[in-house]
Amino acid sequence: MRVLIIGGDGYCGWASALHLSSRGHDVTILDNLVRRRWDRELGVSTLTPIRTMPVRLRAWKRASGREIAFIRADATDYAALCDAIVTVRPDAIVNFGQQRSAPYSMIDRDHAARTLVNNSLCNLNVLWAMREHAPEAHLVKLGTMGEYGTPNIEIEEGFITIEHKGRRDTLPFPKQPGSFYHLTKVADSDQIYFACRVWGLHATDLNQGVVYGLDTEETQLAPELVNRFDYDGVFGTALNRFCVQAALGHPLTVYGRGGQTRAFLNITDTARCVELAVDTPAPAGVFRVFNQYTETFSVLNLAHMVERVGNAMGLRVQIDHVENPRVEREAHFYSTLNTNLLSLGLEPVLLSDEVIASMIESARKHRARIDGAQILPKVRWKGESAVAETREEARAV
Ligand code: NAD
Ligand code: USQ
Repeated sequence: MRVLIIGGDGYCGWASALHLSSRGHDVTILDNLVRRRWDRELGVSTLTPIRTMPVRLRAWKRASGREIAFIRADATDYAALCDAIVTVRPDAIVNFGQQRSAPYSMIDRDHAARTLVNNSLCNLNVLWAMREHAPEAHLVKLGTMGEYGTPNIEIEEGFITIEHKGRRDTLPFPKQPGSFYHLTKVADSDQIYFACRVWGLHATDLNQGVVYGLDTEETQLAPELVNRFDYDGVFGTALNRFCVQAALGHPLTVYGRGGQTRAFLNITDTARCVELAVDTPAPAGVFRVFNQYTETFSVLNLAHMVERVGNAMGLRVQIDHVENPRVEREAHFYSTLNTNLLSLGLEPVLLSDEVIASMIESARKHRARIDGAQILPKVRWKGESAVAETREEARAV
């Protein structure tokens, strides 16, 4: 299939682009590289020395014999997006291209607004461009498990059948997102569901959990193919951060009590789930929702796993319960389903001591690139965030 990957320079997008290409799909990446700019704005950097897009693509051709095309464009620019879709004539459009950090969206009003505009406009543009130029293409959109929040009932996959005052219906599962970023994903889902109902588009919303890991089979083929690995307090996610902290000798930053339970998956499974979704398009007019994760863990549990593995590697890992910068439940019921992807054949790569050890090893390898000043969280959900200097710089960008 011809697959257009929006956001293919990012963490999930790069791994997925290489994987789909290796499986014989004809891949084009569309990205405006804005994420690299946001890193510079915040003064943070990926643990790994990611290469420029031309270097990445040349290395991929050498390693695999396959070509990936690249269009540098902003998906919020409707004309540019339409041009790309007319040129590529995609069978599937995979949309990773958004501002994806919850803390970034909570820095201040400007960053919340930037997140809202970027994410909502990008999603809206994709829907209109598909209606106009690719109505038979299949949209695979990255959503998030965080759309659901932490309800006191089991989380279904997108929809729930309820009875109310003697009547019964199947309706979108209630959403209780925990940041302005997560709120944009809820709005995206509503827009996509609407476009499926009204225009008969084909769409799959992948409500993905927190992704961890660095290497995939494809990124390991050459050093230039290395993926990004964020560990800072804004873009870094829980398990990736804990592995870098263990390698650095910094206490693991469990926010509050650490009973926050989330759904997780390995980056290898991200690419595999996207492939499964692309290979089995949703029928016309159906808004299909998959919960994309493989396991659930509390944050404290993860920290204990990293502590045990790190200590066995000769490190002296400690856990610190830092004051929670977010507003979230620190102890709660959490139960959810991921049957759709499993029934399509997903064979999960589960979190093992070996996986954690290899992540800590990667962090040790790139230890010289770790900026210890970026470990502690500076963005607070309530009260002033400690990123005033960042805000000044942001105004200048
Ligand atoms: P990332 O920041 O590494 O990559 C996002 C990419 O999108 C970047 O390369 C960026 O330049 C690009 N982009 C952003 N806005 C764009 C625009 N307007 N036009 C063109 N390109 C644009 O993020 P990621 O971790 O790869 O996440 C990808 C998607 O997966 C996001 O939608 C995110 O919400 C979702 N997701 C990520 C995780 C995770 O743990 N990383 C978990 C669940 C869901
Ligand atoms: N946490 C800690 N210590 C840390 C970092 C995080 O205890 O050092 C806690 C957070 O408070 C939160 C949980 O770990 O309770 C997850 O936080 P995270 O930063 O790993 O992930 P999150 O903010 O939820 O966002 C990430 C991605 C986002 C994606 C989401 C999936 O950045 O793009 O949508 O994971 S989900 O969580 O399912 O919504």
